[in-house]
Amino acid sequence: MLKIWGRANSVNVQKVLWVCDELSLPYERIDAGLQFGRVRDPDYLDLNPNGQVPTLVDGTFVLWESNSILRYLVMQYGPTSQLYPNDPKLRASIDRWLDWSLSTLQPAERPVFLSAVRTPAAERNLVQFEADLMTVATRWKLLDDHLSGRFFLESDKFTIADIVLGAFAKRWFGLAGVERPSMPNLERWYSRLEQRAPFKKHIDLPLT
Ligand SMILES: N[C@@H](CCC(=O)N[C@@H](CS)C(=O)NCC(=O)O)C(=O)O
Repeated sequence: MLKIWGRANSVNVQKVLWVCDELSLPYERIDAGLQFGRVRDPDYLDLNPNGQVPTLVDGTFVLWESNSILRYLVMQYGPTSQLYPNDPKLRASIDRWLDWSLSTLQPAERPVFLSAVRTPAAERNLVQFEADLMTVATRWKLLDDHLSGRFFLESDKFTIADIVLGAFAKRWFGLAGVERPSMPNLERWYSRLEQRAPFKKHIDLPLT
């Protein structure tokens, strides 16, 4: 059985769990990271020298980097799945969103998430928070524009691009007490994702 190391409230672990459920893959998840520790233990560092989660163990095969894990799982266990189609242009377009999520979206949304969710209100730098919020809003606006006239991110079929950005979108729409500019295309797309059972199970949890 697949083993997935990582706490269930990590966005990068959540993406992996979502894909497993879309592919009906059984797995064992082992808590690690933050309050669960383990990630600095030598045996864990042997698996993942970054000391981060998630890490996938599939028999003797070990893989870290969440987006690489998603691609591997579909290629290995769901090769005909629409989640990551073979067509090179479509695949490259999906990969573009996976890269964008790590290179452009996450660096912008992380400070907002950390401040709003993991920093006591009295210790928040509100000026910085508002500036960070505006930056991340411009990132989501790019997606809102892209989604105009589209049902899902690529090919109008649900793919791993929707999984990756959908997991991050929860950290946008789930923020309490913040004013978000209206983004109707993004909101419609997000409400489609909310209807999926794996989203309800793994993503639609309180932000912690
Ligand atoms: N690029 C990596 C990032 C991994 C990452 O940042 N993981 C975070 C959780 S989302 C982590 O391990 N944080 C430390 C911890 O949980 O102890 C990936 O996508 O897998």
